[in-house]
This record gives sequence, C-alpha cells and structure tokens, in this order.
Amino acid sequence: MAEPINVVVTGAAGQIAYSLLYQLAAGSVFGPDQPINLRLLDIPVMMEVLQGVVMELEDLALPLLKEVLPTADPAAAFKDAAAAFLVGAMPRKQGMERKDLLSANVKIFKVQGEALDKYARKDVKVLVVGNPANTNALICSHYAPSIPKENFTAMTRLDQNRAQAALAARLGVQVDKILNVIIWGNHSSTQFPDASHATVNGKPVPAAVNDDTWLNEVFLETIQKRGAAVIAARKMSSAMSAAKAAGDHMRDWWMGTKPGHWVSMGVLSDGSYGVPKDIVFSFPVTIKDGKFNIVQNLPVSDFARSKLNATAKELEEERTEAHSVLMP
Ligand code: NAX
Repeated sequence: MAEPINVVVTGAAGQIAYSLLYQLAAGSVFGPDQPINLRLLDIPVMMEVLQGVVMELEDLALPLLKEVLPTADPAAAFKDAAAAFLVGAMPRKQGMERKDLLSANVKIFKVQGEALDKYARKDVKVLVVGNPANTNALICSHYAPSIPKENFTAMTRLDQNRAQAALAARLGVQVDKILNVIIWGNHSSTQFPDASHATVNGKPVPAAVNDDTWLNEVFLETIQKRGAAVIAARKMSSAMSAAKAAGDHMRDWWMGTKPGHWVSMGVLSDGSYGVPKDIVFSFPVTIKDGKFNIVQNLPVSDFARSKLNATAKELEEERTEAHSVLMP
C-alpha cells in the first residue's frame, strides 16, 4: 500500500465539506489504494463543530483514512500537503451579489496562498471552490510564487455537471451519454455553457436537440442561474452537488481524463481562444500524468465569441477589484 498523502480541506466544518469528506475517506477521489491524512482547516469559532465532524470521520471506520487533524492554523493544515480543496469562504446568501463577496474572500485566499507557499509540497494540486472561485484561485497562486501556476485551478465542474444533466434530460438519455459540454469563463452568471461541441451517443448535440433558440437561451440561462435557483429553493447554496463536483474535478486531475473526454476547469489563461492572460478562466481540458492541456482549435462562432468576451471582461474586473482590496 502507498504512503499516505496529506489532503487539506478548508471550510471543513461547512456544508460542502460535510459531503466531500466521505468521498475522500472512502477512496473515490484518490483511488482505493491511496491512504490519506486529512487536514481540516476552519476558523477558531468553528472548532467545536469540527470536533463533531472528526468524530463522524472516525465512526466511518474506513481503512484508507489514517490521521485526521482539525485545526485553525494554516501552517499546520498545509504542511506537506499533496492536494488541497479550498472550500472555506463566506457563502453567497439570497440577494447577495458576487461583488459583495469578493472583498471578504480575497483576503482569506491571500493568507492561504502564503501558507501553501511556505508549507505545502511544491507539486501540491490546489482546487479552489470558495467563491469567487476563479479570482480566489488567481490571488492564491499569486501569493504562492514557489508553486507552479498550473497547480492552481478553480471549480466549474458543478456547472459542467449541471449542463450535462440538463442536456440528458432534454434528450431523454442517461447523463453519461453526453460528453464534452464546455463551461467557458467565470463560475458566475456570465459563464458560457456551450453545447456546440458536445456529443450524445457520439453524435453532435446541436443536431440532436435541433433547436438553437433553446440551446442559446433556455439552456444557457438555466445553467447560468442554477446556483441561484438552488439557493432560492433550499435557502442555502448547493452543497451535495458541489462536493460531488469537487471530487470529480480532483479525481480527473489526479488520475487523468478518459480518451476523447474533455472536462472544464478554471486555469490560468495562456491566451488560448483570444482570452486575456492573467485571469483564471474555465477552458475545456484533457489531463494526463497530472497535467492538463487546454483543448485547442475548436471553432468559435460569433455568438460564442461575444459570450467569451463578456465573461473574460467580468474576470478582468474582478482581478482589478481584488488588487484594489489587497493593495489599496
Ligand atoms: P458554509 O458556510 O457551509 O461553510 C464555509 C466554511 O468555511 C465555514 O465552516 C466557515 O467557518 C469556513 N471558513 C470561513 N473562513 C475561513 C477561513 N479563513 N479558513 C478556513 N475556513 C473558513 O459554506 P459552503 O456551502 O460549504 O460553501 C463554501 C464555498 O463554496 C462558498 O464560497 C460558496 O459560495 C462556494 N461554492 C462554490 C461553488 C463552485 O461551483 N465553485 C458551488 C457551490 C458553492 O456555492
């Protein structure tokens, strides 16, 4: 059996972590042969709640789970980390705009970037879930200069899963028959869920749907606003589905994608598809040996171009705002 790896989950007393931790301990992310030590970071006031989570983790009685460390100290949490799920943040409440969240949250990601830089393994894989996820990932990476930029990603997998599920429902097929739907841009309402390259049972989705108005309007808006719809109904943000998506994202990053499958991830833009550099933008990627590659040379329609530009513009604005909070 392999040596255990240290896996950090921040916001460990929160609701996404509550669904995520079981997947990690059960081996469904890092595999059935990879033991793990969990490093659970939250803020001091949550330590009692976190103790309860630790008790439940013990009571799972799962052999892959070795040590569990609950802590409010980023230095202890990130020590020798091989993988980190940065979930901890202030969640969006009903009626709250993403911009309100930005200034509270970028400060958290500065501190965690500095701690990763000092204490984590240099090959640590960092997945940012806490919103605004793309810009938080950019900030975190900025404050961890000794760790390669490609080791920081932001989660748009929940949007991808939502898009796949919506197309499967529309076409009356099992969800895994839909492949290669893309989420471009920001994990926000400007994201561009793009079914134009997706396939259903190997055939193009646009032809199968045969209704461009539905794809460009109803489908698009449903996915863009799905998070808000869940909040309106549940009075809390998506947690079970977000945790599943975080597991999917990290598993594919760790294990690689299947041949011919693309997944969407927020990664530092290298200028592909004319997207400005120095923003964390969701692209379709393939992954091999722990490294992702942006899928290249997909045709971009005028409609898609305008959507890509809009979401890139929002990310540039978030970056400017984040810098003004951190360096006033
Ligand atoms: P919860 O409020 O249930 O949990 C957040 C936890 O983070 C709390 O326990 C809190 O004490 C902790 N926390 C706050 N500051 C911290 C810090 N500095 N260090 C460590 N822990 C800290 O929120 P939850 O529903 O779990 O959502 C967490 C984040 O995920 C939110 O930012 C939310 O907006 C974001 N989401 C991102 C999604 C995505 O697709 N990228 C989708 C789901 C979700 O909305």
